[in-house]
Amino acid sequence: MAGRGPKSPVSGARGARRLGIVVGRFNEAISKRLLDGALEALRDRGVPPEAVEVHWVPGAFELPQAALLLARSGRFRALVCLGAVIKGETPHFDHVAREAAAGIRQAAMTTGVPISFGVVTALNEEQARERAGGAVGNRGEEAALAALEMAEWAARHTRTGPGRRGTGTGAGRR
Ligand code: INI
Repeated sequence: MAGRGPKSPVSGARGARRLGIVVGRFNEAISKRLLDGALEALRDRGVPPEAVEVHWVPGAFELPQAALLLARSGRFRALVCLGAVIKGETPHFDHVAREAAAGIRQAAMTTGVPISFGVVTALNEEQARERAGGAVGNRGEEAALAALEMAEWAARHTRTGPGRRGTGTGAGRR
């Protein structure tokens, strides 16, 4: 990973609930590289593969809804959203990128479940590849570590942990 702040202190071994990864299939080659980076980072931190659930959705625009539904299920201690939005000839790019970011944040704030943002936004495919395991690191890896760190932070600093129903910051369905 490129130098972007101190290494994450998390170990990943604790917690019975799962980590969920939601991946946008659009620009699939890039998304797969982000997913590989995320899975490898979690494995390196001691999260066993059976504790990780991967969900594919059509594109980055669908990430927020899938994340919200999974967060509300109460089965996840954190979620990671991955996707690749590459600028084309139309303003579609801007809409998709903006809605993905805002929607993911809203899903996290509404449910109390940490949801990290591992969506590459790039002007072209080369730039996207650089951020998906190339010269500029792997946004999937970074997002996985951010989700893990926030899950552990939330478990330490709230009574109930993220996404539990009833009390604390993580009231399940809203
Ligand atoms: N989805 C992406 O994940 N990346 C893109 O670059 C992209 N562009 O540019 O069109 C994209 N569009 C599809 C979008 O995410 C939805 O799947 C589609 O609009 C159906 O709702």
